[in-house]
Amino acid sequence: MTYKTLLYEKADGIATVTLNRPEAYNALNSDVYNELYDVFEKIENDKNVRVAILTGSGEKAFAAGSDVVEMANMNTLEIQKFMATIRKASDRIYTLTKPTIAAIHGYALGGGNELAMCCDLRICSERARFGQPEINLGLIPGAGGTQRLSRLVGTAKAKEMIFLGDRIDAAEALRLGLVNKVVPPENLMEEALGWAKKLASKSGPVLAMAKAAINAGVDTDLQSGLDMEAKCDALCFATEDQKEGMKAFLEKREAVFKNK
Ligand code: CO8
Repeated sequence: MTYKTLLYEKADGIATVTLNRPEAYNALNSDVYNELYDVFEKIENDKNVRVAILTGSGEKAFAAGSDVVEMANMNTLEIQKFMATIRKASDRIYTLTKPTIAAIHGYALGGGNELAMCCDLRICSERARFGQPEINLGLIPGAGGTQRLSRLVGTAKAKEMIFLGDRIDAAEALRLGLVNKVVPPENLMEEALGWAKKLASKSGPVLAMAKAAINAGVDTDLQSGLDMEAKCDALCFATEDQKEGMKAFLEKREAVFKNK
């Protein structure tokens, strides 16, 4: 697929996907969501990719939301179809077996914040602004915000953000646990790449087990989550990387993982 709305780069095991509609603050229309599904499917199936970074072009916005211009005149059937397109892309990113990092410049609003929340880790610029302003448009978040935001920051803060529709700054996003790290704007991509390189040096199959156990645990009771953790940890012992990790420890040297 040739992308109209995304840029895709791959180097040293790190894929970088850039939302590329800077003139519309990277607003997320059907083309963007369809292309996101396609590119993350490609990333999932590319054994040379170990980690993915998702970012937005320009410094104004990661994404200022789903595309209001496209949505404004949709009828109920069309909005249902649009929401299915969003869901397909969001699920593809969330369930990727490789770690994902959202690198956030500027605004992450509405569908933009919801897209960032599909990633495992979020690093943002000091100038980033977050919010779920849908209430001001006469709707509620429909790209996972009512579910993912409350899981990340708790129901009280999620209700505050969704009911009031106000924006929060990067420091507040960090305090709430919505983002992992805040950095000066000029360091954003360098920091994201630094984390991506570190992740790429770990064992991919073992990272996939950690992600599967954590994601499953978010949606289940403690005992089922602990069962999942036990299964995932036992599976780590089927990898060559677990053998290498423990052997390297006993030999007092750094482990060299083969991603197997
Ligand atoms: N959709 C479409 N275009 C947008 C969007 C958007 N979400 N955000 C910004 N743009 C466009 C503007 O229309 C403008 O284009 P143009 O120059 O052609 O007029 C350009 O980007 C720049 O925007 P502004 O001139 O407004 O720039 P400012 O710096 O003055 O303001 C803001 C920046 C604060 C980001 C402002 O643009 C804004 O408030 N944007 C909308 C934010 C918003 O409400 N987002 C939520 C959208 S709804 C959503 O995401 C729901 C997801 C679930 C969908 C499921 C369906 C039920």
